[in-house]
Amino acid sequence: MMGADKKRPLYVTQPVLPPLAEFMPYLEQIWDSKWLTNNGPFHRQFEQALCDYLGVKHIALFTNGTLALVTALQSLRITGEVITTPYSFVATAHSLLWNGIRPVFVDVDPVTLNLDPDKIEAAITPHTTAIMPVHCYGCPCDVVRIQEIADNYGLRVIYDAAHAFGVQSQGESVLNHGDLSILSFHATKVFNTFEGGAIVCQDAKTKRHIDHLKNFGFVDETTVVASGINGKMSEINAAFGMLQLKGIDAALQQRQTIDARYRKGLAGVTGIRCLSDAGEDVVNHSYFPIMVRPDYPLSRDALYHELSDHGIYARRYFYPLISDFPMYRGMPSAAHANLPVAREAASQVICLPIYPGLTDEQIESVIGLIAG
Ligand code: T4K
Repeated sequence: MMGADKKRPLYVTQPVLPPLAEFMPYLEQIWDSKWLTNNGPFHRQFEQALCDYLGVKHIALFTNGTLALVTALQSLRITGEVITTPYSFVATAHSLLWNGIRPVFVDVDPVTLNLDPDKIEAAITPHTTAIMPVHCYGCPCDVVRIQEIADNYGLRVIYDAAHAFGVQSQGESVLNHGDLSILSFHATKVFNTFEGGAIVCQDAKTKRHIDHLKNFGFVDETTVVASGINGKMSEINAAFGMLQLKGIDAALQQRQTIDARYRKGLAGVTGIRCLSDAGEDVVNHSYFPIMVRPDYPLSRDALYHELSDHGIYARRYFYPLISDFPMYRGMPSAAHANLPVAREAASQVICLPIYPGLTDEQIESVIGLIAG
């Protein structure tokens, strides 16, 4: 059995970094202009370039995805209860708590691991104001059904699209659904600006309001219209984003190739299930989750440790469930019986290394270890 080289650990992801020399002209421009932040030239260029690349109308850049989530909720003045998924990164629900909103956890669909539309209506109460689904691993939610429910009950929809950079469903960007979508450009993401994030919105008025909110509520030098925050992306991050856009198509292509290799290599392994592939959708292969089923010879955790022992640092995204963390577990919707599908997924999932630059040999070593 071949393992990865212990001296070169394989992480679940590695950031894509262009050659340093290519970034120098961008830095020189910033040094020359002495404009470092607060809606500078790179910030403006990057917002427009992202709109063009992603096929969306309006984007407001942020320092990170979490502040984008917190501000998105503020911008729509969401209060009371929000229906969301327990099967996500903890920032999803934390953004609600930071706004004094109560998350109401609803179980996920067994195929996509996204919020199950069949279970949303039963969780709606007179206090419900919005739904916050996550396009988990970049797999699109059932946006049509979710919008129907939202329309029937007069609810807002805010997508946590942290994983969904470049994802398309039914021929258009999945970010065009719902009232707002939030992106993350964290170092570990498909598209990174070291740290970074954005809110995608559908009209110029909303974008203006969000821009005020991320700049302390300032409209002009002397007018403050809201108790805003400092969520502005700096010129360095925006410039890096401009450079990163040049390589994104190649990076997505490499991820697709790695995804296909894993699927082929793991296809016959008893007890290992790969999540369904994209079908008609354009996805970004941001993660490669496998489910370690009871008929696999090792438990999920035993396989996870076996991989680590060979220098393969896979991750159990998303274990524990958000609803199991101390600040959530006392909530009625966090009850185990309410979330059987999410609970099973959290107990079985391992996300394998996937990032541009992963070699065929490294991929084969991961497959070899799992296949035994
Ligand atoms: N909503 C969802 C659904 C999200 O998944 C996230 C973030 C958010 C909202 C919030 O967006 P941000 O506020 O972060 O923009 C990571 C990321 O920190 C987090 O951004 C991400 N989701 C989450 C799924 O994963 P950790 O604690 O697992 O990351 P960490 O530091 O253990 O890194 C994972 C691996 O990546 C490391 O083992 C090695 C590699 N790595 C990491 C970093 C930071 C590198 O090679 N280079 C690096 O610079 O949370």
